[in-house]
Formats: sequence, C-alpha cells, structure tokens
Amino acid sequence: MATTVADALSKLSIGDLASAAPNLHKNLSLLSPEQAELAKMLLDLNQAHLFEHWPEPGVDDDGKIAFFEQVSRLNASYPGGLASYITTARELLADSKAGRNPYDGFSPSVPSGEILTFGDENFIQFENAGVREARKAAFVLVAGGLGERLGYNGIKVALPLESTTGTCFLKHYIESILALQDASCRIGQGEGPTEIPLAIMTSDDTHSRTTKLLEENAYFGMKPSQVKMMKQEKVACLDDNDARLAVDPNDKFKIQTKPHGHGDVHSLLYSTGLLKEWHAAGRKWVLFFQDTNGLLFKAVPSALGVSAIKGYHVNSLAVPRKAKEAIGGITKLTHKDGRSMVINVEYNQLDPLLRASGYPDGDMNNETGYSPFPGNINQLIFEIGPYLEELSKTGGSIKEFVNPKYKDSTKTAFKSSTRLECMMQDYPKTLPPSARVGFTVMEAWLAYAPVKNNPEDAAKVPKGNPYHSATSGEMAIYRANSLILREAGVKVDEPVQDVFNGQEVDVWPRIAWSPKWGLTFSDIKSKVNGNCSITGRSTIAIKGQSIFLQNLALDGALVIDAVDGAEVKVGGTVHNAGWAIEKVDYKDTSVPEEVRIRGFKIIKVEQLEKTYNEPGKYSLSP
Ligand code: UGB
Repeated sequence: MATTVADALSKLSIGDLASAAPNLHKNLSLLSPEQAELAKMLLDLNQAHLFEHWPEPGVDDDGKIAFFEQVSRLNASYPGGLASYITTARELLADSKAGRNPYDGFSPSVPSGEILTFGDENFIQFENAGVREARKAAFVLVAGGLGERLGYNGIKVALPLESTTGTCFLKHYIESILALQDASCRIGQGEGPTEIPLAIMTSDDTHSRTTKLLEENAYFGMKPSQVKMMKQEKVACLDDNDARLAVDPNDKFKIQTKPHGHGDVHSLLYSTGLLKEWHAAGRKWVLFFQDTNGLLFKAVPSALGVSAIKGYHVNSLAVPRKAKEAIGGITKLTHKDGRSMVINVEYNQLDPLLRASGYPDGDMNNETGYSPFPGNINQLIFEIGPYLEELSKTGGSIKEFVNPKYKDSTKTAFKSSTRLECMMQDYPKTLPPSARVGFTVMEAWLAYAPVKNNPEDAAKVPKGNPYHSATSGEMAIYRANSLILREAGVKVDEPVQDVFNGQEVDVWPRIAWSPKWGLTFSDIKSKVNGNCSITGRSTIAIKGQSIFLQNLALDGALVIDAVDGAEVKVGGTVHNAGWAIEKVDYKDTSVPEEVRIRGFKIIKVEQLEKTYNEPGKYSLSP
C-alpha cells in the first residue's frame, strides 16, 4: 500500500513538527510521501536547521523540491543512506576531537614483499605469466579527482604524457589495454574471455569531459561496449561535531557537498553490478590505476604475474619511497593483541605514527637514501572471487576518515565545513587475517611518474625528491624508454641536465613507442637487433607493432608509423637536424596550458618520417 504524507509523519506528531521545524511544517503540502519520509529522517537525525530559512508556501517552491531531490540522491548513493553517513560522521568527529589515533595499539614495522629487478629472468617470468592472465582481467581507472594540486583547468587524462607524439593519458591507457588483450589472446587461444573491459570512475567534475574525450576519439580504438563509466557522487558537508549538514553558501536550498575520495570505487563496482558481471564471465583479476602515471603499463604485466604466481588476493604496487614524498608508505602494523596487517599508511599519517612508536625522527631516509617503507603508487590488483565475496558482505563501504580544520584548541568549531573521505587502498583494512595480501616493489624509473604538482610547488620539492610534475612526468618516459633500450642492447647516450620551470631534470633522447610495439621486455628485445645507437639529441617515435630496429645509427629525428600487418626493418644511418627542445615559462599565458606546465615545447626542425599504410614487408635503410 502506498505511503501517504500523513503515514510518513505519523510517528512525528504534527504538534512536534510545528515546534521542531515550523517552516517545514508550513510547506508540508508541497511534499510527496517519499519526500515526507526523507523530511522525517532528517528531523530524526537532528537536521532541523536545514529548514530554518524556508519561506512561506508559494515562495521558492522549486528550490524546496530541488532540495528534496538532492537529499534523495545523497541518501541513495551512500551505502546505508544518510542515516549511516551521519552516524559514522559523529563517531569519527568524536574520535578526532578526542585526538584518538586510528593506529592506537599498533606498532609499525617494515614488511617484506616481492622485489623485482627489471630485465632479469625472474622479471621476464612474471611478465610472461602476467600477459597470459591478462585476458581474464578487468581494468578500473579512478579519474574523478579534480587534480587541485596540479591546478590544470582540463581533465588530467586529456593531458599529453609526452610531447613527442602528443599522446594523451587516456589514449595511452586504452592502447596499452588493447595491446595486452591482443598479446594475451595470441598465447591463450580459445581459453576464456577475449576482451578486457575498462571501467572509468568519474565525478561531476570530470564526467562529461571524459565522455566527450572518448566519443570524439572513437574510444581510442576500444569498442564503446568495452568501456563502462561509473560516476561517483559527492557527499554532504558537515558544519560541526554533531554532524549537522552544511547549507551551500551559494544556494540555501542545497546541501553543500565535496568529493568523498577514490575509495568510492569499491561501492560503485558493487552497486552497478559490474563486479558480479565480470566474475560471472570468468574473469579473475581487477586492476585499479590512477589518472596520470605514464609509466604504469610497463609494470602491469609483471605485477599481474606476481599476483597469479603468488596467489595474492590483494597486490599493491610500490616503489622505493623518499622520506616525506607525497605517497603513502606500505607498512606492517602489529597490534598488541597479536593481529597484524600490511597496509598503506597515508603520507600525512606516517610521520606522526613513526614518532609515536619508537622512531623519534619520524619519516626519514635510511642509509640507502630512501625511507625503509615502500611507497604505495595506488596500482592495486585484486582477485575478483575473494573481492566479490567481501563486497557482498560490506556493499563496498570501506573505512572512512575525517580531517576537520578546527578554529581553535577547543575543537568545537571548524574553519570550513568538512566531510567523510575514503581511499581505495584502505580496502584490506577490514579483511580477515586469512586474506593473502602482498605487495610488489619495482624501481621508480620503471613504474611511477605521476603528474600531480603544479610548476610552482614542484620547484619547491626538497632536492633529491621526485617533482611529480608535468615536466618530470614527461622526462621520466624518455628516461625509462632509454634505459629499457639500453638493457635490450642499444647504445643510448648519457642524459644532459637542464632546468625547466625551476626543476632540474635529466634530459634523455626523446624515445617514444606505442604500447603495441613494446608491451614487455621480451617483446622489445625481439625487435632490436645488431648494433643500434641513439645520440643524446635524437628523437624516435615508433608507432606500429612490427617495426624492427637493425643496425640503426640515429642522430636526429625518426618517426615510423606502420599499420598492423606491415613489417618494417629499420637500419642504416639516420642523420638530420632533428627536433629541438625550447624552454617555455609556466607564467607565459600565450602558450597553451598543457605545454607551459611542462616548461618546454618541441620544435620540429627536420626529421625522417615514414608511414606504411598497407600490410607487407618493408625495409627502411637510408
Ligand atoms: N580520485 C577520484 O577518482 N575520486 C576522488 O574523489 C579523488 C581522487 P590524487 P592522493 O600514488 O601518488 C593517492 O589526489 O589521493 C582519483 C594515494 O592516496 O592524485 O593525494 C584521482 O582522479 C597515496 O597513497 O592522490 O594520493 C586520481 O586518479 C599515493 O599512492 C587518484 O584518485 C598517491 O595517490 C588519486 O588522487 C600517489
């Protein structure tokens, strides 16, 4: 039987309502039964202040209806609804006020994980295993963040990861997944799924621009049905320790909202049914990754191989971490009662935790020049079966935290409204001790070069710590590609040092390739033969699967583009004026934002450029 307004408010006598929320009482006739239910819930949760400024019926009625539409959305998008959100907020705010340490009773120590060295036999074995498993994987890109630290006006996935080819992050990610899919299907003919899906978590800040980028570029070669968009909702802001919801300063009929954090990805995978669908289709792995790490896919095959061979339910990818670097530390936490877990301790919590537990100097480098705690790069690989089983119990809600900025030491008022937040890497916090949680450490040059800091902040990073800027992100691609080719036997010149936007970086030859050319080290080795050399001022862009370098001596710029089925052998001496790097100041607004944030642009003076549009065998030997 349908609920009526009277039913909904029956437990709250009209007299009570008139005194608790007189302005709501006057407007009752505007509400549907569902809205009346929500009104009752808000009053039960001590949120009567939300109606204090409501005018007489007939004035701003659209605003009042819009208010309830928003309340309905906030209620539906949080596991357990607004009541659960407010209850948790009160508990966490009370803990924060009392200064309770979330790690109370735990002592930190350095955990042991799988440490990989690029190019050795072990690494190659893991890479091969990873490629074999890849067809049973699904990828999840978390791209709902505004990127406040970077301050870029567009979406971060649209930024070029390097300016030699101008490939943007999203294109690179999709092409990497497709290359992995092809390679995996080639070796595992006939077994299991043949397409690797990609889910992208967006938010109101990024959703329409991400969808537009995909649509305008034909999904960068992926089938549109392979890509699933999941939009995270923001959560309600809180004005005080009693978790009174904050009214938006710009709209009195709106509750102020802020992002809840990347941890939303778990509840979305569950509530959209995607995880169940993937499991039912015989998929085994889900790989999470962030919006701007141009090196990531160099680490994916081997890390997936580690998960498969070691049987990890949860595998976090890590790199050696410099003390105070803004990446979390992977830490073993052992409780007084004997419980222990290996978990990310976020960068702002690691130093106080260490100081409070027998490391008086806090977050410091040891004799190796690095923090003893490996740095979490938030590339996580979960085995779907145990993950789905866990989410079936929790609905995907994970441990949250609150970080209010108090006005004074009484901790009774906030400088501005706060909200609950959650992080995707906190998922293992609630797992039973039987869960197989591990991590894999790789060298940072190979696996991690995010674009997170604006030029001004990057220039202030302590000497020796990574900048995490557009400048360092691009230079890291050239360094990694140079080092990989060196390992494959190519003579690559030493880098030169230069300064862009106040950041001192090593400039290696500008070497770029499409993912289908060099997915794994074995792949790359098989495409480089004889005596090849690349001088420091050179640029090479290899776009195509079957391009083989054979006795190539490059001093200048070379661009080769070949369709699938075109096999090209490239050798001989290529010498030309090449492409130069010209400095640009980040304050120079006459230059496009994505260029000036990296501090340089590429001037194409002279190059040898060849395109092969038809399948066949070719030889390029100038
Ligand atoms: N993101 C969302 O999708 N939704 C959100 O609400 C927020 C973010 P940041 P952060 O590897 O360098 C993380 O802001 O949170 C996406 C780890 O917590 O770039 O400061 C966003 O679009 C930290 O342990 O990073 O720090 C982006 O893709 C460490 O690993 C991603 O989430 C650090 O990343 C991360 O958001 C790191």
